[in-house]
Amino acid sequence: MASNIVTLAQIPTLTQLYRGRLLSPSQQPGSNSPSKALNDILSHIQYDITRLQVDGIVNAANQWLQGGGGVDGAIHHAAGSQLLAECRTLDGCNTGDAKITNGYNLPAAKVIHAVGPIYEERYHLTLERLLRSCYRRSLQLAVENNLRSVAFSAISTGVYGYPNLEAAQAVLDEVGKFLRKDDNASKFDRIIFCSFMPADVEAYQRFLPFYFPPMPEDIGNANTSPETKADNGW
Ligand code: AR6
Repeated sequence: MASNIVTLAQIPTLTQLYRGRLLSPSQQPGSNSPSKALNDILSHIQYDITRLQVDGIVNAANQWLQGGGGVDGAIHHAAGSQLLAECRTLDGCNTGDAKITNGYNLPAAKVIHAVGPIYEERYHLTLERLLRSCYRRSLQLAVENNLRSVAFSAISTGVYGYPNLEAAQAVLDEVGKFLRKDDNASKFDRIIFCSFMPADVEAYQRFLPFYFPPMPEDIGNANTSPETKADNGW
């Protein structure tokens, strides 16, 4: 396997990012109280999602599920032609919904293909519901298929034009709601927000601390965890 494949152990959690001073508390008071359980399973990295060795990666697909550009193209390219063959058996996918396939040549075992909305400002509320639905449906599929580690691409924020800051806020709120419900957090070892563009990195760095604030002890001492800084050069 190629050496630039990243395993779960190499991807820092929010707890580790806070301890290593790689993520700063939000200046805006948030409505959520800090949760160690959530900060221990959530991660944010900037990386090529096709190089992640996790149980499942979430593709930003289109309704035809026939491949395309952006992350969809990268995933199909890395997975090989068997992925397209399996996608062709799925009869497409509605916007806001998701379907699952094998990962073939990818380091990830499964691919969840979610179809995000094409952004138009005048339909913002409807489109936000559809974007939230992509993440909820993907998490439901992950639970149904026993995927304990899942990485999300930033659905709709590329070709489909969804504004990065708005997308990150809707996504983090929706994923937080899902994980706080029905003991869902215990069904995952890790949920990774995988950014690619600098605009998404900034959006997630800004809003992760608002939706998932640090535990007080994780920001209390500047020397808490020097090994986190050394290990993770994100
Ligand atoms: N790893 C992680 N993220 C990536 C990668 C990668 N290798 N490559 C791009 N991204 P987009 P959409 C990020 O355009 O907006 C396709 O043609 C990218 O920076 O891939 O949902 C489909 O077939 C951006 O933040 O998806 C559809 O027709 C994010 O992935 C259409 O584009 C999503 O950008 C879907 O558009």
